Amino acid sequence: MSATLQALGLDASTAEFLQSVPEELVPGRVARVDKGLATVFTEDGPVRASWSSSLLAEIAADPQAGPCTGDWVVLRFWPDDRITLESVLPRRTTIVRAEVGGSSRGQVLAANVDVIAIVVGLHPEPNIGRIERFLALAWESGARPVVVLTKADLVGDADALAEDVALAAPGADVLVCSATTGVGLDDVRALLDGDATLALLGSSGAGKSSLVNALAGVELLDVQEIREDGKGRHTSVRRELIVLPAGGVVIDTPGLRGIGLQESGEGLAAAFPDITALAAECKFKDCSHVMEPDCAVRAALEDGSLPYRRYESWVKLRREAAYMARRADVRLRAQAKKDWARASKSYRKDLKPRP
Ligand SMILES: Nc1nc2c(ncn2[C@@H]2O[C@H](COP(=O)(O)OP(=O)(O)O)[C@@H](O)[C@H]2O)c(=O)[nH]1
Ligand SMILES: [Mg+2]
Ligand SMILES: [Zn+2]
Repeated sequence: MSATLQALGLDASTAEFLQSVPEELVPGRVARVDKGLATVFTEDGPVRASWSSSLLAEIAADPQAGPCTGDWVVLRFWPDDRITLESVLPRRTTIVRAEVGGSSRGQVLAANVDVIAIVVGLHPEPNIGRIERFLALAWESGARPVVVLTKADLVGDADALAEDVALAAPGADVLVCSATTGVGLDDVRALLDGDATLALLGSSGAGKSSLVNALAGVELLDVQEIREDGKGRHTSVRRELIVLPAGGVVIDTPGLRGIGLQESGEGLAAAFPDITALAAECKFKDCSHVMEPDCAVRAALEDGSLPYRRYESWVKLRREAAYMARRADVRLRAQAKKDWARASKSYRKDLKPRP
């Protein structure tokens, strides 16, 4: 496909940044990264690019500097037909997944996303705890979260379910739609106004691919089919960054399906403004909301104004965020020790008498 940078979702700050880029470099947007190469959409169509040596050095110092889906980048075309990705432009927003096992540094899954749609099927009945987890992660990214409840054609009480979900999603819009009947799709389409970039978060089977196809009006993505023998599902290679014919960009990466929380806890506070406000009223600043006297959170539980289910969900996510923070702390201390060792080594070298 080829498209103008505008159609690829170019925003004002990135456009301004590109003004200062040397003329021989070609701008583009990363559609996917695999096998050590990036597929980059440029105004002249898609290309595959490898990393420049300066980018490799940056990645060695900070793995998050590596390109990911949604990144704006500049490319160099060499006389021998090689194409290298020279640098990644500053990211406006990042969706970061806590790395399972391995390093405590999060992995950037997608960048420069304007709106995150948390896609949830209305049938079987939505798992509210899961939606709260996705919301915390979405708020953390810097993008605007929206809950999109799909498969409305399968239930009789879509609006009642939406009201329940809205209670768990303060500050986020909750939309109801069906990819099958097309009901509510205009509201989802409006999320893409102004060539915005929309990322889809949600469990496998939620209806993300069907939604993209319905928005596009053509079959761009494979929809899961339940195999006749009931032995699980079939999915094929996925496209990750989709430029919609009517404008706007959708990011639907396999990596966004089930993701852990990243450390800061800011997203958690944004996803649970009700509990955050209550906690500020507790007698003790470090109240754990378990057994302290004059605890506003427990008082709200007792008078029923805070649902117990929501409280439990928050406790669980808070524990997870605290765990991630401790891991990050251990990593930072280890890094500080390494930096110090390196600095003192070069310092000692400087002290050596020169011949
Ligand atoms: N009835 C109904 N089924 C849907 C709808 N959207 C998706 N599905 C079905 O749900 C299943 C999973 O959809 P898919 O788009 O592959 O989900 P994904 O894994 O999130 O991409 C498929 O069998 C779809 O046909 C909808 O709006 N209504
Ligand atoms: Mg899919
Ligand atoms: Zn308390």
